[in-house]
Amino acid sequence: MNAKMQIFIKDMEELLLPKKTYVMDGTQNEAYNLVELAMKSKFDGRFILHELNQTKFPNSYYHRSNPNDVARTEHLTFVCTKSKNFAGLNNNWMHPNLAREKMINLFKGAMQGRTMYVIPFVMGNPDSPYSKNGVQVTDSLYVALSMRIMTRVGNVAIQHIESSNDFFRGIHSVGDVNPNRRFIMHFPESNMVMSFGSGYGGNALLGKKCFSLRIGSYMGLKQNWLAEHMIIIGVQCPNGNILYFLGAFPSACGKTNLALLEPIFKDYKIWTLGDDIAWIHIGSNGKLYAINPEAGFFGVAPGTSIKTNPTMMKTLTNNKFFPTLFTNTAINNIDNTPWWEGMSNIIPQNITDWNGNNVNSNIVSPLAHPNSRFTVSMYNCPTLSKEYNNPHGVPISGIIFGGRRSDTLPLVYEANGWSNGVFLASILGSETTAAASGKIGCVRRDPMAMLPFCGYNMGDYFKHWLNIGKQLQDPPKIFMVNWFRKDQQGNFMWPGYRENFRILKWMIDRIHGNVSAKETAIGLLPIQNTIDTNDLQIDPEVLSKLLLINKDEWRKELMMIEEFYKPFGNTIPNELLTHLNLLKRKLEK
Ligand code: SAT
Ligand code: MN
Repeated sequence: MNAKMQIFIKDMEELLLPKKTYVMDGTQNEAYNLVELAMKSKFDGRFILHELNQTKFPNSYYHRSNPNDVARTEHLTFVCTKSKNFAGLNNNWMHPNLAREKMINLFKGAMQGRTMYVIPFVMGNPDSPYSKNGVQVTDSLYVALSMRIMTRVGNVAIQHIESSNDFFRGIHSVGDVNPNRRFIMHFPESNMVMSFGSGYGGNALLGKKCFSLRIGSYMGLKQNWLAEHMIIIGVQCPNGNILYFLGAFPSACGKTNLALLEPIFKDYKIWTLGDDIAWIHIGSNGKLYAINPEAGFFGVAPGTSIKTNPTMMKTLTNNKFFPTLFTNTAINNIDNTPWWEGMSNIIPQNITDWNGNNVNSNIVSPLAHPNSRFTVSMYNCPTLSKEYNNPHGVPISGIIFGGRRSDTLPLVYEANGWSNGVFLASILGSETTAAASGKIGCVRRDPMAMLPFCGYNMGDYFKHWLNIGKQLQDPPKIFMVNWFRKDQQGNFMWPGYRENFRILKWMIDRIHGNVSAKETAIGLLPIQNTIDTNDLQIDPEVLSKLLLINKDEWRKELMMIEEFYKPFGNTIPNELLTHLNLLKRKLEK
């Protein structure tokens, strides 16, 4: 083992005082042993894992969290750079010295009587020039098992660390799962994260949002690349050609469903490369290339069904990779399978809710937590792209940005080039979801779906996006979508899920120059008959409303945008202010 890694482990043992240290090797045997152990061991008064029906859901296990620990806690998440301005208003900030001291106090002796799991991991294919190493220590067996699914863990990482002599350090303890003693502290300047008091995905699987996005975006700024909250998909056209897309959506807005979409048209196919994070580099030919640093899906369960996402249902019942985890769903006691709202129309007759209560007679919805999740390997996915492990990534033809909005944003529109696309993505607003703790359903600006994940000042981030564009030979087209517009009665106007492919098809037609579009104040909108509605039961009037720009709504939107931009002051690039003024003038007309 690499000397630096040995020192890190020793330092952690001295700080955390675990009963035992276990370095993960990533073997299959290890997975079986750890799952066995998790079924026998209790934490926080509950067994860590329960076995599920192995015939219907092979290799699947169930985990129930502390009810206070079921989502990301943005107000307890900090970026600790020396300069407060560098972290920007989009981040909570604490001076690194103070943050370190605070965390060391929490961590002192925190693993007494517990095992410290040491997780060496690689983000991305180890053969890729873009992959990066990390070592996380944790006292949570659930976190250790989840990291095994989400990243490449064990000997492969130890070797990679040995050859590069460099790695990210992740220090994690669930402590006593007390929200008053919970912090997720990022130290981009020393490539380290300290996370205490939560076992929830985005707070605890440090390779994910913490490293791959917050620290990753910082690295991207310094090294001329982008770390983004994006899916990567390949859309295969009837002639066999595959076009690769990136798609950014806030958490719990359907990224996983889009990444595994089964097209509504038979002659097309979607290949999956990633459902959450993309690392994007400029190739020597001046095109954008993307890799997925992750190895698994950590997806929202509610809403997933044979009808809405058949590929995910196949992934979850595939037995290739061991194990698959379900967290905070309900349990159908009749056959010991996970259940969630949207899986079937009928609620099973004998069911345990996500809190562990048997609720046969007194059903209080929702039975599965709205942010209940599955954790499953990419290798279980029947549509996994052959290019998934391509060390150079895949060339990108289109970038999609989306939000969740009941009003204002049309179903789809296209930017007038890269810089206008960066502007439109920078002003995106979205209604908050159950993926983060706090109020649900209020509109907040979420530029590029990165507001909670950008590890530095958002103004500088926009500048970085513009700079990347200037270096591209053939920039991808940029599209905005909103699947979530509602009518006056509060019903969704667009059927969503698999029908969203109709919009992807329009984008492909635009990329190929097959259809023209309408110039409007906010960008290029589809001419209604260029969206393929074959076999879709939608009232043409509803479709035309979905493609409508309501100037009053947009004028209100402008006020919110200006309010969002204002505190960032002169860090907002002039180029974006020019686009903003232009939009204002167009809307005044
Ligand atoms: O941040 S998580 O990985 O827990 C999920 C999300 O909110 O996108
Ligand atoms: Mn996400």
